[in-house]
Amino acid sequence: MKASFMLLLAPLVVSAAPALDSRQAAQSVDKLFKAKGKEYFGTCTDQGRLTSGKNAAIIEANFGQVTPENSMKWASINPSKGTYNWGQADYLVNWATQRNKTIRGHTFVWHSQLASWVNSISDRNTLTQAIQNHITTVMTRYKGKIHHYDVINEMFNEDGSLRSSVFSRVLGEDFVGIAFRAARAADPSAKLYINDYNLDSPNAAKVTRGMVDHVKKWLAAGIPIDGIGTQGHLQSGGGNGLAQAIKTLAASGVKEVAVTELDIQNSNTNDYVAVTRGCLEEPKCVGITVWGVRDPDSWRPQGNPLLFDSNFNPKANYNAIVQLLSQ
Ligand code: 9MR
Repeated sequence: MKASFMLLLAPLVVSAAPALDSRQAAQSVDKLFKAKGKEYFGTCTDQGRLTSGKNAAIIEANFGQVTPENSMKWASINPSKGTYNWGQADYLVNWATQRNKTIRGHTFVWHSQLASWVNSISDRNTLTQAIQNHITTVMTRYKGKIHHYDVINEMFNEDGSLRSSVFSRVLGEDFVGIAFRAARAADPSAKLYINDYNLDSPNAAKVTRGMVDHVKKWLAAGIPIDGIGTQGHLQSGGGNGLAQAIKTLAASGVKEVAVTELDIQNSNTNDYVAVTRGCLEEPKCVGITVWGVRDPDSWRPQGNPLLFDSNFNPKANYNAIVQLLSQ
């Protein structure tokens, strides 16, 4: 009697064990970060990744937020006037929504990966309408489903001046208000960000004269900017600088800041710990997104910059974050 009871129970016990072979890491950095009061720990991905290897299982179990790595860029989603390719972006939004993951929309006004029909516009009204229509169309489709948006991406030079692009050449600084106001009107519940890279040291001109001075001015003018995103494409040793810069960015007066595209080439674990601690210690920092799951899938795989190795195993970087967040 006892033996047959045990036999019945055995398969149940086996199936209840955590599926470590698919989720790979025993602990979710997202769950631990939320337990510390943050909104999410996420990663970028897209349909191709979500349907290959162990990416979906790892993201589902260990991350709480996704950013489309490429599928929502202007050239991908709206390649010619009036034509929208929704397939890949829809896939990501549905995948994330069904699994209760928050989503960061990426990105609207960006000089790179920009559709050529927009790049060749030369008059104010046409470009203003193109920006407004594009933002309104995408945000209306995903209304209530996408929580954060990188409304403008990479608009500053290293010296803090405005980058030359079709947007700045045709509209001067006005494209900032045009884009953010269109975004606020399209989905008032979405958090609207200005996002950039090399915001990795508190004294960098791009941080002080660039992001902070401009955002202060635009907030004073009533432009609805909610947050600043610092991408965080770092080299080994860069973790502390970014952690300090988070405070400077937060002091600009925005409601929130986020680390939006973190990867650290040749990282030792201290760098990932420093960035995570930097976000923990800044009350306005809502979350961290790493720019990919597995080293070989990074946009710059040299120096193995991510949290999982080529076999989808969690690396020392991942375990160091778990350890910090478990204290
Ligand atoms: O990781 C992205 C890569 O797959 C693309 O080829 C590239 C060009 O669109 O963009 C990469 O992501 C970039 C992000 O969208 C904006 N900040 C810099 C990122 C790395 O280049």
